[in-house]
Amino acid sequence: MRIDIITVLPELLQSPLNYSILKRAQDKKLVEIVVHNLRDYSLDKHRRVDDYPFGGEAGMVMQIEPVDRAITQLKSERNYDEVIFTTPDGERFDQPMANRLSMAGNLIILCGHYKGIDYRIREHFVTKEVTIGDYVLTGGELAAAIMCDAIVRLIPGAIGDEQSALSDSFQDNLLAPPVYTRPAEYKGWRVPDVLLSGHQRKIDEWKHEQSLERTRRLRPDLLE
Ligand code: 6GU
Repeated sequence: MRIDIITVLPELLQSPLNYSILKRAQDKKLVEIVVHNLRDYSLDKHRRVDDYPFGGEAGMVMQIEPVDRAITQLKSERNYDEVIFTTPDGERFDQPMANRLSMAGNLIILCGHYKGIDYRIREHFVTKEVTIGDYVLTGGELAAAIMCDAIVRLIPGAIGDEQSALSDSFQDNLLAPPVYTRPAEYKGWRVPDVLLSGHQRKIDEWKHEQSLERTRRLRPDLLE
């Protein structure tokens, strides 16, 4: 799998993509993540990639030409399953979407910026518009980093213990149960006895009950 990210702020994406599981997955060649500076595709002598909007509102709009050049170049090199555009008015990114995208081939993520992007880009190049939640970010870079993190850790082999991705919160629409480690007692606060019992069936039952109870209490919407 290869993920190409097109952005006006490539620096912002360097560190989030190069630590921990994302770093290891790239070192193991499970995924290749390539960040492109949109300005490299500008033909303007000042490397401009934005301009004033027709119709005279405030704010700048990302131009179609550099985006066309970047996407056309990438598509000439390999096939892509989706051209994703990060935007607050997109479809909500969630665990099922992360699962689907982790099984995709190659992805382009175009980070939105400025007031918006020439709508023709959305009509003619973008195949999927995605938001990470109902709040407004300065740009799509942090959203792209979050999506990459959620997608890449689901690629088989990215996480050492494969069970641990399967038991994540949300993976089966339930929140994860509490976990504990040594010491079994700290300042009089004890780890639940069942976890120390060695009785695996009882432990699994307890975990499932805890998941259900926490989901009912904290996220009843997941059970609907
Ligand atoms: Cl994908 N972009 C921006 N600019 N703001 C957001 C977002 C994306 N998702 C939530 N807020």
